[in-house]
Amino acid sequence: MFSRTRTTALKSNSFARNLLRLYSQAPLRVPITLPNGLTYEQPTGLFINGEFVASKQKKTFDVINPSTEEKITTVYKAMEDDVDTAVAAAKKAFETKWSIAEPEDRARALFNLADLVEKNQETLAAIESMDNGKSLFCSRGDVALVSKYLRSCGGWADKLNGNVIDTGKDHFTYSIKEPLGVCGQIIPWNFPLLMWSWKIGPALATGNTVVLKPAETTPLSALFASQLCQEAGIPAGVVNILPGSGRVVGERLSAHPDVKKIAFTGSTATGRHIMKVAADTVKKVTLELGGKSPNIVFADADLDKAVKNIAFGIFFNSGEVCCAGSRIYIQDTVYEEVLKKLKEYTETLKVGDPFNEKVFQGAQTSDKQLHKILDYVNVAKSEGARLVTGGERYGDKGYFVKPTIFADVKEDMRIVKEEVFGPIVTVSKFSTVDEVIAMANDSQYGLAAGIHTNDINKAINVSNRVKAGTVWVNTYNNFHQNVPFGGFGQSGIGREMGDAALSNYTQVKSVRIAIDKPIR
Ligand code: TAP
Repeated sequence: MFSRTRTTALKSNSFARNLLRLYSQAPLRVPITLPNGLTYEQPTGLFINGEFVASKQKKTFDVINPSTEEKITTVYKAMEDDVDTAVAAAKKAFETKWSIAEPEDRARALFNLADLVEKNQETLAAIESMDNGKSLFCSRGDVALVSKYLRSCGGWADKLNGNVIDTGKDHFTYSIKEPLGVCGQIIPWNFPLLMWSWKIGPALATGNTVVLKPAETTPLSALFASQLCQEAGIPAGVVNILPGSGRVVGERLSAHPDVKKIAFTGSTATGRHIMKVAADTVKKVTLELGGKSPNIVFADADLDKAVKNIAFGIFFNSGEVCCAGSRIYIQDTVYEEVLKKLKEYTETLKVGDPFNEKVFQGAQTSDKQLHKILDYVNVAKSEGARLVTGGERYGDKGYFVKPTIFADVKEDMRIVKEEVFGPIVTVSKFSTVDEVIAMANDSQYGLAAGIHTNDINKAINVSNRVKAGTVWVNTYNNFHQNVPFGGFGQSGIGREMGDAALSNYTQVKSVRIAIDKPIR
């Protein structure tokens, strides 16, 4: 727009600097044609107090399509001063609108939001596939769960009853559940829209307001969906969305004195750090962190079904799943047979363009993640694990990795101990129930576990003994909006979904009224 000499001259005074800034300001909405031909308008500003606005310092960042490595658009980047503005808006909305709204009005707004997500499901799924790289098959599943979950939260909004507590005849005692206030919510890039719903759903149902930070890699679906909040009748300031970096926005939210709770999903290392930062202001903290989940196949299982489940357990969502069944344990008598079937089945899974309806596994979400995964392939090889299939990049454009199986691993190898967060699975052999339980539980994590058996006694016994927040029997990665999800050990604190999620967003107030004997 300006020549170089003209630009230099303009920089020489502050009026000109502001003018230059105005000219270089990115738009707040851009028309986007999705790879499947759908067109839509993408908001690119920060969503504060019901409006899309530029960040105060006018900083921006580019959003990349991981399947093509091309830029999709530019989004405004929030900084600390934007966090303060958003928190102030959320605090005002909490005090003047949402915490005092009739419960049935909160319910209706969440039902409306669920309906609007459904109405926009194809656009939302396509945005997610473009931004995250996951196959349309995966994105459509996410969006379906988003609307079901928001509707479920709407159902809770007017049923948050307290208790009447029997403390004898001289007192009338009851407890009620109150919202916390402004909740800071920090979400990762593997399920951007689903995590948006898991965070805002229970917070809004219970009367809180939120400032949510999507991952810098994948901000688009949360920005698009936030405009649906307004259409649904959720007042301005109740939901605020701040794209920006974890080290700036996430950090400020975690430390902010007016933020009463932090809900975080992401890596265990960042979760630990957030807990420390939040300690200074004694915030409630819930963490949904990493995992290295065991998936056990007993010889008595329906082996063909088990093979499909263990493959789905790891390769679903390109392996970028906190509860991925990334450690497979196969009973010795069927070890070679199941491994052979798993290899054959895995090699039928189509990898590539997420918009190709036949594709099961799309791209990894970022260049950083691609290289992390390929580094782990080298680690596994150098540790002596046997590569059964995959183990390399797929194509040379886009962040694709072939579904990868390493067999005959030893339990102390890094590839067995550390979360890779990609389509890589290890396979070990076991002979007895005690042995496999010891192997399954030998992990700092405890997010999920899978058991494949036709023996109900074995299924229940092993479920009882395995250390995990969720156990799937003859299925895997099988979520339901009413079923609590969360981790043991280093996999986190607190639960998402079901009634368990609501307690993360409420505090109990007890009221005790002394009853005097009436005189007459
Ligand atoms: P994280 O650092 O955990 O990122 C998750 C979220 O936390 C992002 O929104 C991130 O912001 C934010 N964040 C980063 N530093 C923060 C801080 N100091 N304070 C507050 N928020 C902060 O994960 P990552 O770096 O993207 O990925 C690293 C590894 O973590 C992956 O390879 C994978 O193994 C694991 N991971 C696990 C999960 C789950 S669900 N268990 C999810 C994602 C990643 P930015 O936008 O700046 O990144």
